[in-house]
Parts: sequence; C-alpha cells; structure tokens
Amino acid sequence: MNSKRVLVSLAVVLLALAAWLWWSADSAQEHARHEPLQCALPAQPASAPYPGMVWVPGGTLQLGDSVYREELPVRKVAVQGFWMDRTEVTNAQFAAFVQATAYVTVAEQAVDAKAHPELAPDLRLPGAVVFISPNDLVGGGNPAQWWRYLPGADWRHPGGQQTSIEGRGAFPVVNLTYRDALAYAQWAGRVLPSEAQWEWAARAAVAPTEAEHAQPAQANTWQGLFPVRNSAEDGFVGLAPVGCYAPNALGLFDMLGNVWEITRDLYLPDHKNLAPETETAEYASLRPAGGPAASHVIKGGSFLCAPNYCMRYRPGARQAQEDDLAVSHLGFRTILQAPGP
Ligand SMILES: [Ca+2]
Repeated sequence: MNSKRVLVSLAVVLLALAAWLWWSADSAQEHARHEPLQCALPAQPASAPYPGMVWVPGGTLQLGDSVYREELPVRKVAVQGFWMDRTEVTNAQFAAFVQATAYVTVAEQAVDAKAHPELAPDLRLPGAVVFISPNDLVGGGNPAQWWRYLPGADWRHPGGQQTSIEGRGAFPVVNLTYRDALAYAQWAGRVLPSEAQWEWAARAAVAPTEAEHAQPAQANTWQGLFPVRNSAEDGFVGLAPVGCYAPNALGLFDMLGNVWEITRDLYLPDHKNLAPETETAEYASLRPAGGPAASHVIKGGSFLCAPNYCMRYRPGARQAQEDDLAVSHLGFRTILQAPGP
C-alpha cells in the first residue's frame, strides 16, 4: 500500500514537472514571437559633443567583487573621466565600418593550422561558437552540450550559416574577437575600455552596493533553468536590440546582460596583479598555466547569465575570452578619452 502511494505521488510529481517544462518552453516561444526588432533610444541634446556617447566622470573605483574567485581581491583603482558609447556597437554600425574598409573579421577566415594543430579540419573552417539550447542534458554540465562551433557563423550570420542580420540592424554585433573590436575602434577614432573603466561606468561612477548582487531587473539575462528552460520574463529569449531596458544613472544602456563586452585588458585569473594591455614577459609569467595563449577580459555578462549557472550579470564579474575565437554572446562598445563637457 505504502509503495503504491509512493508510486502515485511520484507520478503526480513527474506529471507536474512535465507540465511546467511544457509550459515554460511554450511561454518562451510566445515571447520570441513578440520580440521587437528595435527599441526607441531617447534623443540626445543637440549640444552633445559626441553623438551616441555619454560622459563618465572620473573617480576611484573598487575594482572587483566577491562572488567568484577571479573577482578577488577587490582593489582601488583611479579612473580619469572619459566618453563612452551609450549602447553596444550594433550590426548597422559595424556594417558601416566594413563597408568603408572592406575589413574581414576573424570568424570569416580559416583557423591557422600552425596556431591550432590540435583542431580537427572541420573546426578550422571559418566560423564561430554559437549557443544552442539543448533539449536535454546528458551527464551534467559539459558546455559542449550548448556551445557548437558552426562553420559559416559570423557577424552577418549570427546564429549560423542559414541566419542573417536582415532587419536586425539595431541588435548588438556578435561573433567578433578582440582584434575585430579593436579594428572598429581604431577606425572610429576610439579605444576599447579598460576593465576598470568599464566597471566604473557600469556602476554609474559610484561605489558598489549589495543590490548589485541581485539579478538585474533592467537587463536582458536568463530566467529559468539554464541552459534548457528560458522563460524570458525580461522579454527576450535571445539577443535584444540595444536600448530596450532603462539606462543606468549615466545614460548607459545594457551594460549588464545582452552581450558580454570586450575590454582592452589582457586576462589574469584574479586582481592580485593588474594585467598590462600588451603582452610582456611579466604577463606571460602570471597568466594561467596551460590556459589560452592570449585572452582579454570581457565584462557585463549576457542574455545567457542565469542565477543557477553564471551570476555574471554584475559590474564586478569578469571572464576570459580567447583572442582568436568568435562567440555568439560577445560584443563590445568603445570609449573616447577626450575632455569632458
Ligand atoms: Ca532574456
């Protein structure tokens, strides 16, 4: 009798779980059907010296956080004021750069076999690593279950060869690398932000608060069980056009969530030493043994950040990104080091 009851209870629980999974998948699809292709950005005053940019005043930043090991130790860093793009660089903006320069991104070129002799030939074709939500998970948390190297994926084909950016000019450009972001910045007469500049701007030039540890309400992140169920309560299953959420106090949109953003700082596994911006013997001795030869710090988290997996939708969060690998959750914005208003 008791074992029958247990079986009935188990069946009820399983049915409820199946219903919830069905409902959340259906709800995510419903969201996707109604996602806007563009969001309205507020007009800037005609006197704004650098259209599309806002001023970030200087100050002293408490660089880092305490959620993950790589954010420690928190240390003070002085930051001068600078101008920053108020949104992530969009497909339309990147297209203008490519139109003007005929620039070819890293993802559009075959991988150098000498640099990566370990890779199978199909992994050396031009392409990028794209997130694909798995229907189910097998054997735990191996990211290979949701990250796939797709030949033909690049900035014009963000979800793989069969996809395009038509109608998606206001979306952040993705499937780029550090070199691509740097090339765009140089063409635009800008630079990429340092990690400290980026983090200071994400905190709207004020000291950190406990509130920044919560999943942000005004950002495109992941609600539900990553990587299988995304209920998209924030309105977007995948990428969002830039500027769909309220800006921070400086007028910067999407600093958290949507896409990770490339900085100009080489990556070190913690803040004990501040990484230089160019490869030096000292840097080589400090970077993680066996790690990728050259990686830069990326900031801000993405539409894939979920509390159950990766709480990196915080200003102090950081991650390493290989310089020669394009991925579908990574974009960037630029800064301009010029006198303030
Ligand atoms: Ca979302």
